[in-house]
Amino acid sequence: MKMKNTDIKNNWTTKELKDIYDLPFNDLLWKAQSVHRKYHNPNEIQISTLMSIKTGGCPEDCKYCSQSIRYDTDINLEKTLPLSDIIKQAKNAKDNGASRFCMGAAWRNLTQSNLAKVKEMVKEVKALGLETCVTLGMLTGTQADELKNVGLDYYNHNLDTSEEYYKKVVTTRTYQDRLDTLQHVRDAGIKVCSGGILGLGEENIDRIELVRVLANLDMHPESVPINRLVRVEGTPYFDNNDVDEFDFIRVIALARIAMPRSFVRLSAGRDTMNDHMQAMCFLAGANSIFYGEELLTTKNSTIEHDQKLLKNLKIKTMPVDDSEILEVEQKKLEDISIAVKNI
Ligand code: SAM
Ligand code: DTB
Ligand code: SF4
Repeated sequence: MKMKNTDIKNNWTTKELKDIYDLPFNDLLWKAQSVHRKYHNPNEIQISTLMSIKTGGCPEDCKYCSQSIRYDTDINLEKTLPLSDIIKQAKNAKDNGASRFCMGAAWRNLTQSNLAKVKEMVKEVKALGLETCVTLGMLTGTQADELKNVGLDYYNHNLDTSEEYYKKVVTTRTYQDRLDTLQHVRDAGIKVCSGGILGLGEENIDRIELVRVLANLDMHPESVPINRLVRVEGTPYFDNNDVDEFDFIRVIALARIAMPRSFVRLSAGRDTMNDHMQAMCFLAGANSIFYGEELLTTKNSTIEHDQKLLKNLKIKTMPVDDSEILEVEQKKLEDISIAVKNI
């Protein structure tokens, strides 16, 4: 008889998760590390590199974001970058050891002409043998299908916090809008990257609720970025208090336990965390980072610093899955055979 895997579930209650979150710190970390070792190599992390392909001027009012047009922040507005710039950066990311290249645009939603540009970007980056991820705001089902057809691997779209607290953070869209886009992405067969930010002034219960909603999706997101607010001057959250470090680590551990197979990414804000805190996040089950000097508009840890940290911890970086490269080769062959048929 086949045994049911009781670790992987999507009917978590708030109480179950709160009880785990409130465990003594050592018990929580032990539990998280035990789950982690069952599903992942504890000494290996996945690394992604991020690039902003269109910066600033976003009509949304996310109170944490440097790119909202509503706040007076000191960023350089940029139109959609040319394909050649993107290929150059993607090659560079690959040379530095990244296995995934994530392209972010400050859009509320995707227009058809932008979709055409992004499709070219995805094809070219994938052809370099990198996994592709994009984050472009809201998507329709048809747009998600089109992105899948050019081979997009991941779509990032964060829920950020609990549904209740979300209304205080963003007023120009709803939590349901976010969930709808995630559903379109899942239905199209693209892998889901969805997580949140800590430091928006939310309570611990909002963080637990965020994990509950993510873990109760029909399928767990393959990738779960946990960001610590980068306080950007000019945004309403510039003066927010820093998140307690132990609370942050607890959330990482909770995400690991609730979504055992997912990659939990220690995302924005790493450059304000010391090495000991980052090491504890890895112990709690984080197994992915953004690597490279910049995030979208803010600084990341330097490559030099990260290399030293990973060396000290004897953590290896994960190569691009060979199957991804095989997929690219197969797609090329399919394209050639279609072209031949059309002659
Ligand atoms: N416009 C798209 C969207 O909102 O989905 C994509 C880009 S947006 C910058 C992607 C995510 O980055 C946000 O959902 C948020 O979780 C995170 N983020 C944005 N600004 C941040 C900040 N100042 N500190 C930490 N995380 C941030
Ligand atoms: C995610 O969760 N974090 C990344 C990525 N997805 C797109 C973005 C972090 C942005 C940090 C602030 C900035 O650089 O503007
Ligand atoms: Fe726009 Fe995304 Fe920034 Fe919100 S988080 S203001 S949607 S770029």
